Amino acid sequence: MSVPLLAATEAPALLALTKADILHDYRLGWESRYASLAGRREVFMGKAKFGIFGDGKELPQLAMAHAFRAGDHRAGYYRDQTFMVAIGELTWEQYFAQLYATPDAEADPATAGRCMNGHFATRQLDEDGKFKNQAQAKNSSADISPTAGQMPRLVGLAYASKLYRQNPELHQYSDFSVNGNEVAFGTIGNASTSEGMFFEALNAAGVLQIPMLVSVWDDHYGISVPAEYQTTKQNISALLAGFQREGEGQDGFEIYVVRGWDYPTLLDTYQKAAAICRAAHVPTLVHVTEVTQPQGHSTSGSHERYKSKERLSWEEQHDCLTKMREWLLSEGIAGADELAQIEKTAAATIKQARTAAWAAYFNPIQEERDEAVKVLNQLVADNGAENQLAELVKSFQTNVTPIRADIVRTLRKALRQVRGNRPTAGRRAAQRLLEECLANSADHYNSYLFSQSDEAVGNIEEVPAEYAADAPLVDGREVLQACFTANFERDPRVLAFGEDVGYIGDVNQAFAGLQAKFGDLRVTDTGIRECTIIGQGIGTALRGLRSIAEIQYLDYLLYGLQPLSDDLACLQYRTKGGQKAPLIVRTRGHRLEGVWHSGSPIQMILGSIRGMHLCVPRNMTQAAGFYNTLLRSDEPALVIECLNGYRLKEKLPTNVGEFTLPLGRPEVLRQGEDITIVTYGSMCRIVLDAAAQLAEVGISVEVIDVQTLLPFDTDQLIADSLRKTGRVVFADEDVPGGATAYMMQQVLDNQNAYQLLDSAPRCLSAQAHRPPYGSDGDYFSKPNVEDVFDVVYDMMREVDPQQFAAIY
Ligand SMILES: Cc1ncc(C[n+]2csc(CCOP(=O)(O)OP(=O)(O)O)c2C)c(N)n1
Ligand SMILES: [Mg+2]
Repeated sequence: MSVPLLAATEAPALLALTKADILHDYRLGWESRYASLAGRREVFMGKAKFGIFGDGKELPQLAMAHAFRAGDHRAGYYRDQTFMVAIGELTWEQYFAQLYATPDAEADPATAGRCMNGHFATRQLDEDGKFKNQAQAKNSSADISPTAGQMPRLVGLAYASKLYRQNPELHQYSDFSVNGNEVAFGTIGNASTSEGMFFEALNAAGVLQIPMLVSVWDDHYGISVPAEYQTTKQNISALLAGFQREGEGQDGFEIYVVRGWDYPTLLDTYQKAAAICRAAHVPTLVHVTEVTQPQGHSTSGSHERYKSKERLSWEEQHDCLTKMREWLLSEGIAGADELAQIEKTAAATIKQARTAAWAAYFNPIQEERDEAVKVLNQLVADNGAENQLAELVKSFQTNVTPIRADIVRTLRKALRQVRGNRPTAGRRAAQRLLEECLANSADHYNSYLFSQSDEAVGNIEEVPAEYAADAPLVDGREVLQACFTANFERDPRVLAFGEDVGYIGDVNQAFAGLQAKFGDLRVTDTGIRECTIIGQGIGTALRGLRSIAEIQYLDYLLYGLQPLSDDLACLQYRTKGGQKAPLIVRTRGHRLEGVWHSGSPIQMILGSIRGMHLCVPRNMTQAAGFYNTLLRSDEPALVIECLNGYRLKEKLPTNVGEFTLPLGRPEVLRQGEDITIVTYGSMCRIVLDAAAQLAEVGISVEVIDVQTLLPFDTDQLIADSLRKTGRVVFADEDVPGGATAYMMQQVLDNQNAYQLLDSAPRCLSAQAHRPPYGSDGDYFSKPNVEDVFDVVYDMMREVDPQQFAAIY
């Protein structure tokens, strides 16, 4: 075993626990252990598909729970069942409901059966999708599976307390914070500290000086791979010793090391760590060593394969519950009989919870199955017993533990069998039941990708832009500057942060002067750390703030894409409407030059952020309209501004901070008769130039700016255009088969537009490689005016070779 380099600071016993409190912990510890043991058995019996449990990590979590107060937040991982039960935000029945994938938010409030077991979350929204009071609640943000993925969000959760404390304008939001007196508790496994985002998050927290308390559950392994392969010197706290602050009032961390089986020291350590963190906003690390994992990593295999006999026997001796029992006996707190009785009661509690959860999971399915059997037998009676249908129904009836898919599959196959037969009561009943099952499953499995509240983007009132007769022509960046200023004045919860956003007001000056006006807590520079900039946004948005997180250039979004994709985009979905984080991510792209400055990986984004909106405004006025909409809505979005548009002149609306632009509505930029070009962003200018040149040779082009790619043309306006022109080109700067293919799918498939076409649809995209640096690199890599001209001309020449003679 590694010897800790830093001893836990001598901590006074800040927590006076009674015997009953201590034995309550002991009972909870054993309940948790029995839940882990039972959970593994359920998987092996086939009642659940996969299991990962918190055995061996019970004691540190009980100690952490004693330090966790109303108003605090958690961002953790799959081992934290003991903690969640100890703070009263999980019952064992709910725990098993999740293991069985019960698709019901009553049964599994964390994920409504959508996540594997061990994904914890509290329901933070009411029935209408509005935030509930967080200051009086014990809050857990919704877990995700990617190791260390909780860390970026944790930074944001802790950062919110700093803002709520230090910005007096935010003191009115007492539902979210009481003077920033909250701690954001993070938990992470030892091996996951190898991830880059762990180090990035720690550094960010040290720079920001925020109340973030990170616990590392160190069981020496990450699945089968031991610490030798994971951590320099095999000791994360020793490694991070440089983060230790020099003394009170100095920047840095407080670092504690404590053994995972040492109950009294764990209690003291957490009391002390949380107190400093809460009072002085000092980020804190608690390295919990000598932790065990009695059942091995998960149900996917046994740890005997990779742990030595010596290690296994050491783990047995250092099992935290065994050690707690020894301590209780040696301290004379309880006798052996009393403890044995507690363990027995704990086992019974778990058995009961498991049985009740299984019944709650299976009874509704059983009812649906019985109903299906009834209807299917009626169908057999209607259609004769000697056929494939009867065989199908017979085999369905022998399945005594069906899942919902079995029911629906059988109904669909049965209806297939009787197609063309006379309509009977049985057939109608089967049809009705199928429809009912499909409607239920849509709610169970497909709902809440987006907000369903009255603040969803589709419900934001549309306010047109207004212009004075003598509206000034200003630089595009000034339109944004005016828009942001108005929104910062309107709503004190609005804030913006990112690289170079604060002092200089972003690299293109849309925030110029705003820091001086609104203070550096609202317009803020960050380090170069895209991943935790996004996390900072997610955590603050979860806590009621209206954050604009800036990624300096679109190409660098990749660094922040993981939290966007795995955390933010699926937040509403994976909690079935239990949590939301209406973060706006602002970036700039399109028409850039250079291998890492090309600004066009749109398909990468489309494929990974479903659950967010994607706005691709062609100019800064459109961008302002989107910001105005989004800052009034409760949904997350990514806005890509055109890098080449900040210095172009635009008319300044009189209501620049008020007008809103609906998402999902394309705009026809130029009317035409012969062909429709569908595009977005900086390509709009290029396509309009080409359209003007095509007009000179007698080709009339309709140009449509889709404006948002997610959602895409919700009213199917593009099909209207194709009804007129019968021809379409999809054009953008992405790779071939990128977002042009996406737009084509949306139009041909969703809008059923193939039958409106008289010519084959075409896609015009950039080259497959990234554009080289320089104007020639751009010209020969991204679609230019001549390319657009030639594609359109070629299509028209195919229609009428006489009128449109060959050019080349
Ligand atoms: C990004 C990512 N890579 C790999 C995995 C697969 N995986 C799940 S848990 C795990 C080991 C984590 O070990 P540790 O952090 O020490 O936590 P422990 O399970 O030991 O408590 C791995 C590799 C994952 N979930 N996410
Ligand atoms: Mg581990």
